[in-house]
Amino acid sequence: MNATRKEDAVRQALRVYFIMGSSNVPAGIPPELILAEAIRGGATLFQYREKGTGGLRGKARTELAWKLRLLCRERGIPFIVNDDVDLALELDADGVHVGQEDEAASAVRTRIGSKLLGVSAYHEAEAEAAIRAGADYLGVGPIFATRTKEDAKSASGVQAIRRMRELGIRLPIVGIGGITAENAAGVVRAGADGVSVISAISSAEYPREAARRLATAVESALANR
Ligand code: 3NM
Repeated sequence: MNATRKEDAVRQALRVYFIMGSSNVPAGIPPELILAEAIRGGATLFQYREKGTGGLRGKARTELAWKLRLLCRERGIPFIVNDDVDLALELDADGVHVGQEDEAASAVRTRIGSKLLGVSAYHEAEAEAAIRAGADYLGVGPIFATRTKEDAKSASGVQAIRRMRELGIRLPIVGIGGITAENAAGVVRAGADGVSVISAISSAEYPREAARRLATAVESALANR
């Protein structure tokens, strides 16, 4: 795929970017059910993120990762692994997402070749370093307050994205942190290509409906930008 087509495909895939690990789902509900519903509702990409104190390890982790990976392949959306290049390669994932505390983005780029590379960036210096390291997209946040990430920084507001765009950063951006169907439009208006959520879908009573509402909010904000 040439560079422009890849970038367009990334922008499309970032619209409703759903993240989940086993600790993000209500007790007794299989994560694969939630993912299937999210995709039906309009999730455009999935990231497997098995973090936190109660996260799965070893065989249980790999088994769940395989289930979710295969579901994404079957339904035709990209599957990204958070912060574990070995697992991503084992599953032939579509990409890897790393934060600032994870393996260096440039080292990940070397290991994954042309797979998608996403990098978290809180401010423009981190964004510029990620671009130099070969990132395909930036995850910018937390935009709003979140209780899902244990060590989240303070919320930046949508200005963090607006400022990156004003400084000329053109790489695809997805906003993250405390995003809901109610506040998603503002994130897109500030310059994001889409929104990334955990709890707005994984903790929703009806994940399909939750994903649909996010998709509608993002699409109408993009159409009016
Ligand atoms: N990363 P929710 S905030 C995984 O700021 C993650 O980089 C963040 O969960 C960052 O949609 C966050 O439930 C948690 O707020 C997002």
